[in-house]
Amino acid sequence: MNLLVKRLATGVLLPGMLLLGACSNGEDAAKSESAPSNGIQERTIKAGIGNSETHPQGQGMVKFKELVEEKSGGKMKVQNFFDATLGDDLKMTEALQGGMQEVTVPSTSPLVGMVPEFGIYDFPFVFQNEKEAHAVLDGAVGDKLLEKLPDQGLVGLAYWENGFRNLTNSKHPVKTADDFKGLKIRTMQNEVHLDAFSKLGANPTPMAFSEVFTALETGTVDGQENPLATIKTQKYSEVQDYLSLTKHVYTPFVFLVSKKFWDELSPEEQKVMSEAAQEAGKYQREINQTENEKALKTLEEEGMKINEVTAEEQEKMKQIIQPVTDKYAEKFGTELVDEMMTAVEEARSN
Ligand code: TK8
Repeated sequence: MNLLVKRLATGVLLPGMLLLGACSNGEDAAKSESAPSNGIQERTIKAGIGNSETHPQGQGMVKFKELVEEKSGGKMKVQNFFDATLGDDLKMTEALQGGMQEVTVPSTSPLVGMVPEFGIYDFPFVFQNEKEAHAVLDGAVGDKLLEKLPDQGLVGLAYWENGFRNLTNSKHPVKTADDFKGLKIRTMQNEVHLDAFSKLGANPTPMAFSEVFTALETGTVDGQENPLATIKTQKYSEVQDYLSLTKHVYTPFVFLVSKKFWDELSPEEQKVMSEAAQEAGKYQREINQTENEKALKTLEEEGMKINEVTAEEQEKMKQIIQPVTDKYAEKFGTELVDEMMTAVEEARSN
């Protein structure tokens, strides 16, 4: 609020404001097209995500809203919708394509129908830590995949972090590769995940995120996998006894803007969006680390039986899944996969 007043007091944004106040809608549109510089208009940005406001993804969106409003002198407003109230990742992304919604930050995994190459991030056990994942996402490989989005009616401004996924279930602790056998597991709508869990002998069912709690509660599935902050904020401990720290795959979030909307924006407005998405992303990645650590404690207090998975067992799981990874490397492009692995090795040796 204070910031807004300060910005207005500088008078920098005044011409645009007068222009808006003085014109009818039609004239407005005509002026905005010819407005050469400082073209920041009154805008409302409808943004939706699958997680709750208290989740790091939600906190990132709160930060994005603050930053957009601050950087635009209060002219661009963000309306945040949490908990998949605008629909699931896939549905919201489709709404962006159709120009019905401006922003969403989905996991990359359910977007493989639009950009198949996003599937390389779904290869299990590629990254050992967040630093390695960030090196790939923020480097040439990450950029290459973002560049595929405009053809799909989408603009990707940054990668945020969903994070390393861990398995919960209602049957037994999963400590070895064998323990996956026979478990009915909800997966994201993604073929790599589906095939990988099948290969481990589990019985995977792809499902939209908002349906997971009920599916666990009713026993439609025995388990699911997600980062710790999600397991906590979705209250899965109410319907799951076991949490196994499998860390089997890292999932990025991708910050998306509707291309229809993006193309209407002036360069100044695009800059506001782009900077806010990136700055909020940095913040989001930071709090994701601390929130995941806190979540582990909370889940323990809530009575979940938690077990580690040894590096040796992870390696066994990786070997079992390898044929799946090889098959999809062919499909998405071995060159691209090699580039990713080289970036991982570089990050690992640094
Ligand atoms: C939130 C999803 C979710 C993801 C999933 O919209 O579906 O399990 O991990 O957190 O992107």
